[in-house]
Amino acid sequence: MTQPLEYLSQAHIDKVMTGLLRYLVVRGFLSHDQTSSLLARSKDLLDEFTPEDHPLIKFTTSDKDHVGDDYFLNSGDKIRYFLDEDASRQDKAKAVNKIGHALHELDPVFRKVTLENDRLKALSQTGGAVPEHNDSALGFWMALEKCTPTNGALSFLPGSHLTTPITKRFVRLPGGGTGFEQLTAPPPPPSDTSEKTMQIASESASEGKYVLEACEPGDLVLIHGSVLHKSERNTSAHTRFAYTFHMIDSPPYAKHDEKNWLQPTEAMPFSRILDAPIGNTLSTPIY
Ligand SMILES: O=C(O)CCC(=O)C(=O)O
Repeated sequence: MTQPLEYLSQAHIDKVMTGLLRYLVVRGFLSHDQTSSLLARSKDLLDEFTPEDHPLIKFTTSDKDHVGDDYFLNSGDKIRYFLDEDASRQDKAKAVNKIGHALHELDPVFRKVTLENDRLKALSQTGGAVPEHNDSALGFWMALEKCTPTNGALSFLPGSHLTTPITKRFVRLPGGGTGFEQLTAPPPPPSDTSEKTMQIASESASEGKYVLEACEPGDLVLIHGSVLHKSERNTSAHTRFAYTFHMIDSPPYAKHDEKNWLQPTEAMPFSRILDAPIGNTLSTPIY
C-alpha cells in the first residue's frame, strides 16, 4: 500500500487476499451527500427517460437483435437506457435495468464521484490490494440504497476465482453484433497456489453456496475479475439503485483489444484514474 487509507486497513486487505472470498467491501466509502446526490441524479435520469422513444419499443417490427446491438454497441460515449427483460412500460423504475455507459464522463454528478474523487484515486493506488486481471476488469460497485436478500443484494461464490477460469469473452463479431468467443487456453492458477488451497477452493466452489453481501447506502464492493457473483431478481417493493464501473490497464502499458465491445472514441477516450500503473499489479493475473 502506498499510503494509508483511513477506511481500509492493511489487515483487512490481507484477509481478503489470503481468503477464499475475493472481493472487498469498504463500508461507508461514499459520504451521505455523495450517495444522495447519485441516487437523486439516477432518479432524475429515469424521469427524463421517454419509453416511447426507446428504439426497442419504437421499432417493434424491425430486427430487434440488430437494433438492440447497435443501441448497446454505440452507447460507450452516451447515456442510454437498457430495459429489463419483462419491462413494464408503466413503471420506469421497474422497466429500466441499467443506465450507461458514459455516465462517469457526461453526467457532472457521476463524474465528480468517479473521475474527480480523491478517495477513489487513493484507493486505486493501493498496490496489490485488488488488482485487475488481463482478460477481465476490476469492478467497483457502490450501493446507493440498502441492499437486502429480497431486493437484489450481490452474492459471491467463495473459491470460484481459483476454480472457474474465464473460458469465454464477450466480443464484437466481425459481421456485426455481439457474441461469445471461446478462449483456447484460460490462464492456469499461479504456480505458487498450494494444493491445499486449491482443494479447499474447489470444495467450497463445488458446494455452490453463494455468500450474500447485504449493503448499506454508500458501501463500496471491489470485485475481483474472476470471482463468480450474481444478484437475484428484486422481488421486494423496494428499489435497489447501485452505481458500478470497471477499471482496466491502459495504453501504453496494455493494449485495448479491438474485439472488446466497449471502444474508446476520438471524442471520448478512456479516462485515467492513475497516470502510471502500480509496478507489479500491471496486467498480472492474480488469483
Ligand atoms: O448490480 C448488479 O446486480 C450486478 C452488478 C455486477 O455484476 C457488476 O457490476 O459486475
